[in-house]
Amino acid sequence: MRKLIILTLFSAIGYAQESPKYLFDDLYFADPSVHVFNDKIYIYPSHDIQTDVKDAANGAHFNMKDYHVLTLDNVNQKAKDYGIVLKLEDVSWAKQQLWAPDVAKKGNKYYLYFPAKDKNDLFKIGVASSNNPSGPFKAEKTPIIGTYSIDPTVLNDNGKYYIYFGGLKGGQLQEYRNNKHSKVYPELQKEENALLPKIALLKSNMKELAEEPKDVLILDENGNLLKSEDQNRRFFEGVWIHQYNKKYYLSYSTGETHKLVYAIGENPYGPFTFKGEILTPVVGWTTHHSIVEIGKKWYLFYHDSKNSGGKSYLRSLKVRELKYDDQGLIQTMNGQD
Ligand code: FUB
Repeated sequence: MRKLIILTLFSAIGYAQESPKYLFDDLYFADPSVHVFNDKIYIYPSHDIQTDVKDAANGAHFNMKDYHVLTLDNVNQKAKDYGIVLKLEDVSWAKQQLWAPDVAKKGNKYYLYFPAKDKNDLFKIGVASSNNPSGPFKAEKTPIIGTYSIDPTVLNDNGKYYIYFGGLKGGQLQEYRNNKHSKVYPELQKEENALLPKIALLKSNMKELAEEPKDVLILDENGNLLKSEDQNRRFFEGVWIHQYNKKYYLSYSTGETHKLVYAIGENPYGPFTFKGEILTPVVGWTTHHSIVEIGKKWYLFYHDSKNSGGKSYLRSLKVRELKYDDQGLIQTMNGQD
């Protein structure tokens, strides 16, 4: 009864949170990048599989070998699977681990950006293209020169396309300073500035960088860069960018503290000022999402590991409505729902 009264009250003032829904039951998918192309909802996820590799600090137990594309008629229904649209064996430069992808549309072409380890076990970002949003996608013979680490996402900002990427630990971002790789960079001290996601403008062919990747600055409320010890707020992986009321929202996972958080900026390069939590920790180690406007509502697409009994590498897709307050701040949601 008490719960009902509270729900009714929240509902009356516009803060009711609908329960999240699982989007697909037959296979494990994670890291959903969602887009509306030609009035249809497309989900570009990682495809999680059972593996013999034990939980490893370098993420080797996320041993994915292909990508599927899913579609949704609307967020209240289950997704449909178009099947495999790109396989590891069809990416000549890649050795293993097809991690979180994203897709961008330019003209009538669709570009799938994806991370994979190359033959030297270094994550790079590849691109594959298709004439159809549901694939199949054909991969380029080399990764995009100048890219590294994981979790690419692409923003179309009035016809200029920017790629963002980066992820710590298994994602190898800590092995880079000023875009140069080394296995022996010293571990960051607690009081040092945290490592940051990267941004680069794409060339008009969508397959090359038009500039060297730059840091995406994330600042605290006093205008200072977040520190490496600030694990509740600093960037870890899974960056996503969207626009709301002419502002740019940069959202990401905090990794060890398992939160989805966000920061707001005035342009694609930032700087972005930290604002708060979007989602508290889900069941499972990783948390990774996209935020999309569909119709007149906003939605958070994400994953958790409830359905696999908590196995971090076997995740299921979820969706729930996301709400802003009058100031454009995102209402925090409970990841355990
Ligand atoms: O799915 C593999 C990795 O787990 C992703 O690239 C990360 O963002 C995390 O979700």
